[in-house]
Amino acid sequence: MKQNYINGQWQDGGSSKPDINPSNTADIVGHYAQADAAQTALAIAAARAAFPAWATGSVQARADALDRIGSELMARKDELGSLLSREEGKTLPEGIGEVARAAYIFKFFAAEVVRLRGERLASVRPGIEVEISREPVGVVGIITPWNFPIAVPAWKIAPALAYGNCVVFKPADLVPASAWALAEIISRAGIPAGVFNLVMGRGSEVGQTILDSPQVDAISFTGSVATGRRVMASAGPRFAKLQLEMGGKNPLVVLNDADLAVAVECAVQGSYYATGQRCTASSRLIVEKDIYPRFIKLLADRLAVLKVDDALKPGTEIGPVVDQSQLDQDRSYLEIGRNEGARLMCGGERVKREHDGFYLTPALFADADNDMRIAREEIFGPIACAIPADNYEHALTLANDTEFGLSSGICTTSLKHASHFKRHIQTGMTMVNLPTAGVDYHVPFGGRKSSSYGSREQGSYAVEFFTVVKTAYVLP
Ligand code: UN1
Repeated sequence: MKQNYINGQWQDGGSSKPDINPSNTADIVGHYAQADAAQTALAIAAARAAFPAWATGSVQARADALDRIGSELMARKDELGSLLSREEGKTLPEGIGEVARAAYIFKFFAAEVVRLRGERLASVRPGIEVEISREPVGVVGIITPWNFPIAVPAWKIAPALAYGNCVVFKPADLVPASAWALAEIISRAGIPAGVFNLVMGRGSEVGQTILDSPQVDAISFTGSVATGRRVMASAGPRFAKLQLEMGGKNPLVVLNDADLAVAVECAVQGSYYATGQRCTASSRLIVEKDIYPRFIKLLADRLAVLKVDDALKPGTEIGPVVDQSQLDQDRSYLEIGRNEGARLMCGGERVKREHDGFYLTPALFADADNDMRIAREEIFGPIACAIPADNYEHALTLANDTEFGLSSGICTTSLKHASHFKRHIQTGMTMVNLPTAGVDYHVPFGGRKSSSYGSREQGSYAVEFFTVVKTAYVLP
């Protein structure tokens, strides 16, 4: 059994849980300890105790540790990518790519920490100097989702440690293997005991203890809107600093003047790669009416030949859905879409492969209306809907008519429309002739409306969340 990592020691949990391969449910990836509330409290206390020394310690030591973590992740990307794909179900190239991305994130923050700077100004009062500096926040609770088992943890843990915070990390219950592998690498990176802690287990126990603890100063969370609200309801009233990354219902707008091949490829990748299980997935394809019939036909033809199979099998393009409950949710939305009157053009079939797994073929609903539930609620599966639009202005209105605001995209060869869309779309990220999902690691990530709360993740903007500003006045 793989253990939790608390105060520099590997410890059994109160119980353990099997990690199941969604491509082959007979394959158990491993057994992982489940922490209870008392153990979580120990991890929090350890982080608290380690904080003063880590916060004021050498930035070079932090940079070196992060750099070592990044190097090891990169050296082991094939092995860890395969582990990731085995437990989560994204394809092997996607799994390996995700580990490489985690490696680059650690390397990025290794360099970023030595660039941390403040400001010095003259006071408006004579003879006084004013300094603005950044200090670590304290103990940070990091709660991550199952769909990016190593990249999302990396992009929260790396900046947290870089800027001098201590970490209590609770990974998603479905994907402990990648989290454990990352924690094991961190445990050998030369970081003092207590600075980084791994507590695997249930949200209702481990997560809740982190949310409720007055010893946890900040919480960085990625997951559903419903869980995000629970995080806010628990930790908001005690004024914990919060960074919440939640759902999306991301529009991909396709205009009449789009390069059709580019647009279809953006939809295939953005809506269906990673089995559509990304908060950045393009789940609404908003298509101008002249090009609409050709676009949906070409897309459906392309989807029909995508290879849905075991995540680890060479040539697989779409892996399985992550587990039974997600599969049930996907299938219930297929039913909802049909009942709402959308036309299922292809996919949505539960298929069998060599081993028992949660295989679902990529589904495209045509002739959807933006008011349908399939166009308003996040499904988080290989299901997208196509919505016809009268013209560009109508497409933009539909694109913005949603409670979400994470990512968006437009396929067009018109500079005028691309520029207008970039300016007027109400999302945190927007793409021109590119898929809405699959982002760089060195620039800010985040959204608006119900998609995100708090300051941005990633890149140099991560400093906002993982530090607090101090203004000092000095009369020399
Ligand atoms: C991506 O599209 O490359 O949970 C990243 C998610 C996001 C990450 C998406 N936080 O899907």
